[in-house]
Amino acid sequence: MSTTAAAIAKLLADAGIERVFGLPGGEVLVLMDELRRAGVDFVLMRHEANAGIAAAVYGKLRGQPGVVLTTLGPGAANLMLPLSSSYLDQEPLLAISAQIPDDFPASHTHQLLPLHDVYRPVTKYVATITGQNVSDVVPRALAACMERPFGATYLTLSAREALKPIADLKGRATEEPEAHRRETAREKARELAGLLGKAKRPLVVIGLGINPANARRIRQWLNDWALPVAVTPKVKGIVDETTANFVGVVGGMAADDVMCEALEAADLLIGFGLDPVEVDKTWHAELPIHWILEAPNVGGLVPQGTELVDHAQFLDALLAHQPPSTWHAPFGPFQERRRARLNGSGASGVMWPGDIISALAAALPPETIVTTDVGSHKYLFGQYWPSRQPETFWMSNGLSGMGYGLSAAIGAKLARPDSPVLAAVGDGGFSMNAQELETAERVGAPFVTVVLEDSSYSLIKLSQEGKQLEPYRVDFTPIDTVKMAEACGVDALRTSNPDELAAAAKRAVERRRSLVIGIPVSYADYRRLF
Ligand SMILES: Cc1ncc(C[n+]2csc(CCOP(=O)(O)OP(=O)(O)O)c2C)c(N)n1
Repeated sequence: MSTTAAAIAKLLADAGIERVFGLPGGEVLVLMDELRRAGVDFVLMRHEANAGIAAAVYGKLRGQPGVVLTTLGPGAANLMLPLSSSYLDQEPLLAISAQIPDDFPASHTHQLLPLHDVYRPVTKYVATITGQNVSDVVPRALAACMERPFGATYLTLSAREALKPIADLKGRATEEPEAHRRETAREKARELAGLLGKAKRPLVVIGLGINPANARRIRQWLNDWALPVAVTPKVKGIVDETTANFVGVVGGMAADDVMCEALEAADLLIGFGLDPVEVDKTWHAELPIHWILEAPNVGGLVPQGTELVDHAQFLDALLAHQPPSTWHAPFGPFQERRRARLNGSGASGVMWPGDIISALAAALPPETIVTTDVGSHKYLFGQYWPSRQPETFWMSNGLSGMGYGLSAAIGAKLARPDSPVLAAVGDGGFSMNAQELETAERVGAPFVTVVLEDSSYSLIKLSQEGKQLEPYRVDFTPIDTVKMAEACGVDALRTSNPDELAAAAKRAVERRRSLVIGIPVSYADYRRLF
């Protein structure tokens, strides 16, 4: 005879879940203990939102759902950010919270929130776990996270139900995914080859709907056919951004005006897994796009008239064709303008943003995983960090929620302990969750953090300027980055010298030590990049 909590722990362990992230309350202690007994580690964090973000990135990198566990009431309420982030950024996340038992007296309202109602709109599946349904709802919730578009599911469990004895777990029949039609892939490949044969300036735009497992195929196609390619930020690295046919990053990053002009100049836009959830303008609806999607986009959206196609079959079918034409760098002038914007020098006494990128890219190996927070620095890294390998760049772009960078770095490092990890954050975002540096040290997830210090919410300050508004409440008194890091037990330094930055980052990676580097920048320098 087992208990509901023990059954959940077993189901998670059997599904290959090795870590659950969270912050406990009294109502989840029994489940935590069962997880411990089942060999599932509990990664104790300092805010549920951070735990959810770390879990989602950890899960996506491991090809399984991340799992976050919180208490009821306030702990559960703190899940709105990671659940929304999972939904809009296609990251698989199962959240489990405690809840007041259904059979408590109606007058018992302490910490009682309508959690299912709150989270239903941003999740694919919500359910209350009971002793009767545990063997059904837990596998169902895990599976729904991994149905594309990836997203979140949400389960609640009362402390009373956790302890209920249950009979042995029943197996659940797994449903076979719907088979894709090979013929559709061949037809669509023929159609695209025909369109490309007539195009003078084709541009392939790869988005969040591409499975990184198809990176080798898509690289081969693009290279063999010498096709110009752009990507959205969240799939940076799916192609090597140092190759000649890479045009740039579309979706609201630095130099977005140049990128939008490039999109308009194309005579054939191919939206390969393109998901407009990353695009903050409306070109995705205004320009004609030839969509190649294998799953619906976020929100279940499929552009009108688009038939879904298996990407691997489609790419194999394309590779069986000869290149239908040759294109000689039709986006060369845009590529040059994009590059030129990064060169230059800025305000005195601070580091020019371009030098930060150059110094770090030269110092760190190509497998380095980069996470960013949200703000001007995200636009900088999103456009200019030269990603070379798949799944090495992580940002919140569908939701664009501050506080993502540090938590994502923890999840990434735990998932890929042998890859160096670099978190690039603003001083505003850093002060939202710098305390997780202590978590990183404690759980053995060392990474390098660069904090771009400009004592302002610079992206919002620039937006204020752009709207000709008075500067108002966007500057703050700096909190010393170095002292904050040191207070969390992490080494730190401040530098305005690119060589010193590169050397310090390289040394920390080689020694597998955490390091925080404060880099003074001027918010005004970003103006020239955007
Ligand atoms: C949780 C959350 N709150 C507010 C915002 C709006 N916002 C977007 S960027 C930004 C400024 C970020 O400042 P900082 O972290 O210092 O980065 P910087 O822009 O200076 O690079 C704000 C407030 C947001 N995206 N997410």
